[in-house]
Amino acid sequence: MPKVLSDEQVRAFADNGFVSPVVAISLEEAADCRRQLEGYEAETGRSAVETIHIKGHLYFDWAWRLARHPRLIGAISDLVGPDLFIMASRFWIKDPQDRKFVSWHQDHAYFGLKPPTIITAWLALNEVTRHNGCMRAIPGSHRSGTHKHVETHDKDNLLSRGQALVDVDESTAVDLVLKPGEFSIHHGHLFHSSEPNTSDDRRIGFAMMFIPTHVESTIGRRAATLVSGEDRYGYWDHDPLPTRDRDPVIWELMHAADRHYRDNTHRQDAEATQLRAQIDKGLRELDAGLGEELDIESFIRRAREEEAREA
Ligand SMILES: O=C(O)CCC(=O)C(=O)O
Repeated sequence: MPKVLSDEQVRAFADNGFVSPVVAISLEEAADCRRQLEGYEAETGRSAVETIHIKGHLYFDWAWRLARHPRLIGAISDLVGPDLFIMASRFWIKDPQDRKFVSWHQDHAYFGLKPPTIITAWLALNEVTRHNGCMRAIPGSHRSGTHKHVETHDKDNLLSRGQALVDVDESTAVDLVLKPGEFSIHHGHLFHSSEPNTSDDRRIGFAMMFIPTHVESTIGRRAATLVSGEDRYGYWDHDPLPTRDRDPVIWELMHAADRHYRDNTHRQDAEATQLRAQIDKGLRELDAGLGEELDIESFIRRAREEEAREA
């Protein structure tokens, strides 16, 4: 796999938790992807955001090509090595003058992965600026692990549960502006968000989420698609590969994966860690309690022995 990122960009990713911008495809290719996406919406009368879930990279031919594009795979490999799954993807679309926003959050909070290595490549299908609600990020925020999120369920929040970090200091936030065909790469712990679209065009991004093959799922067995190198671990099932553009098998897969992801029994990682600590504490207390019970038994035995002596 050819090297895509410079040493400086690799260092910047380690320091800041993101790299941006990186070129993937030409302006014309990006415009063609947009045309095909909007062609799907026009032909079916369905919005891409509402109907293409999690495995959209397998549903459209052009998206499947993007998910394996040597510039994307090369850049992600430069950061985490060449054995890679694409686990999920998502269209992030804001319509003209759209109030929709994305609260400050960390991707990793709900992904259930161990170790928490998930890297997102967010590719712009049209020009993305502050004016139309580009992504914003807080450099270095990825270094403090997973934080607890509150679930606001705000209808204008594009996140499925309106999950939000609290008390975020935005003073150092930077805008990730992109030209069509460019992408940003961000770490799963990076604090990031985006504001409403105040322009007269849509803002269209396609985010692809990659994990190295050694990463395990902590919320049951799931499937992903190998896009580079080898899977030497077997921690993931392998998604079926598309046999054609808009494959109905992939349609079913996308909707089943979406139901699994929205299942409210999946806890946030920060919450799950707290819960595990409480369970461990409970088990320790129980052990101590059992210890006392043994003491009571020996107390009774001693009392009986004493009774027998006195009789
Ligand atoms: O597109 C946006 O505004 C937010 C994207 C995002 O949160 C992500 O890709 O993780």
